[in-house]
Amino acid sequence: MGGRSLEHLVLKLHEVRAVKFGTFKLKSGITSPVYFDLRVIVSYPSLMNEVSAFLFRRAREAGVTYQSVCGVPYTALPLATIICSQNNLPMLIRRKEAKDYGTGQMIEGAVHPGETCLIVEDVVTSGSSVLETARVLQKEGLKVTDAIVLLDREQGGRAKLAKEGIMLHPVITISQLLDVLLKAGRIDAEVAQSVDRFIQENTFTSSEANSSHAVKKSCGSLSYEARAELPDTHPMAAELLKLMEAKKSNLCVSADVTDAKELLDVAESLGPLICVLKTHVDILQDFSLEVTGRLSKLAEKHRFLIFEDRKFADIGNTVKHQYEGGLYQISSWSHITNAHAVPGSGVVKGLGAVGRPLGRGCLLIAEMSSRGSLAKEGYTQAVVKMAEENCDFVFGFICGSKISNKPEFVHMTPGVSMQSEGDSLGQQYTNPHDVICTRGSDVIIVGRGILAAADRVQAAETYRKAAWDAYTKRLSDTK
Ligand code: S5P
Repeated sequence: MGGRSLEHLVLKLHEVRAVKFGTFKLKSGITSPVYFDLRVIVSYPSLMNEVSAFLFRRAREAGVTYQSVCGVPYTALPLATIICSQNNLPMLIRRKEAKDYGTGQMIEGAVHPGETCLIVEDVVTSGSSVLETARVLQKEGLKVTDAIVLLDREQGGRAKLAKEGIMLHPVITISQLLDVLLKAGRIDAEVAQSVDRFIQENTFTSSEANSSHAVKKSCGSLSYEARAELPDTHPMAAELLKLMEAKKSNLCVSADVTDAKELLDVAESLGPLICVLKTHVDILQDFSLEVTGRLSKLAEKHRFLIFEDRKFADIGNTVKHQYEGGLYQISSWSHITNAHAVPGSGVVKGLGAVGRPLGRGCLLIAEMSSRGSLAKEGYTQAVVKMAEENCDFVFGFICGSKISNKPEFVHMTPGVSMQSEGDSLGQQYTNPHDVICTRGSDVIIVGRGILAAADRVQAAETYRKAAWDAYTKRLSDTK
């Protein structure tokens, strides 16, 4: 087996349908002419051995020195196992989720801080999953200098990893794969060209590749206005995106004040500069529906949307009552509300039963700005899925960075300050440029950064301009 050629490997991968050509709708909503599913190779033991041998050889050819090997979960796990078993190397296993009991450790195996661990991966696109595994290993004191991968899709992953000090060594690149399949008559020139074009059009640009939150070119280049016009954009998202463009504002002010008069003052004075006014009406000492009535008038006058940051998190039947009734009657005056996904989709269904007939919209909390937040990784992905499945009411996310490539979804990011890095209760801040340009979110949410300023109007203008400039830069960078 040892002497088998790369051509043989590529043809075999095609035979077992680890690589397929056709029309595939990706999770991101983008249509791709090629699809890789390397998971199937676990059913073909000789192919597993062949792939593992190629990977190991690649590391040797590159002269990499390492003391242990770690596969990126899940497909590369068995590959790492074979490599380690056949070459007598210690292996480490990265857990996808920390154990919810005991030590919460993320790595299984004997970790020796200071040693170098080689990462193994099946396919690299943007490089994010390799980087994620590298971060976990580095956190344990291990060094990560190199990663071996069966297939490099040549979409910017190599540059992104290089920037982070990790050399990527692919066994095959997508160009080589297309060449071999073309020569063998497995695909025709037209298919090869369409894959080529797709790869080029969906490459992570170098400035995006610098960031750990890479933004896909195809979506970052759409203006708010253009996204408002897409056929599947929720009416609430469309209204928001249009008014953002019209007012040149992607600033949401978080009016976290405890006095109704102050809330109305903030709405009156900052109204012209913002796209959304976010409230926590349950912190008002003098709440009344008269206050929200006046707030609604100001929202019309200055053309902003009201977002009651209620963070619903109960079963559908309960949130329905909480949204519609009680003291606050939120659904009667708040254009937007938000919910945690923890209870499952019933929370959205319950809220939607009240909000949809009123033309309201909901944001799902996919990530949080606070230190130690549990809303990450698999949870965040599940929230995106829940949003996609309930897009008749959910039109976006509260998140730290762009988490869905669907341009119909609006991403709103709290934890923004130009003065501070955080507070003593776990809040963590970043700046408007980072949020909009690097992380690809759409709207910054700013509370104390503006409310604590001596001149709130001037501070709001500074944030508005910084976030809007970051958006126009993002547009021009991705053109
Ligand atoms: O993850 C989150 C989600 C939200 S909605 N982190 C947050 O800080 N928020 C809200 O944004 C929070 O409830 C507060 O109203 C605002 C941030 O306020 P600041 O004063 O720290 O900017």
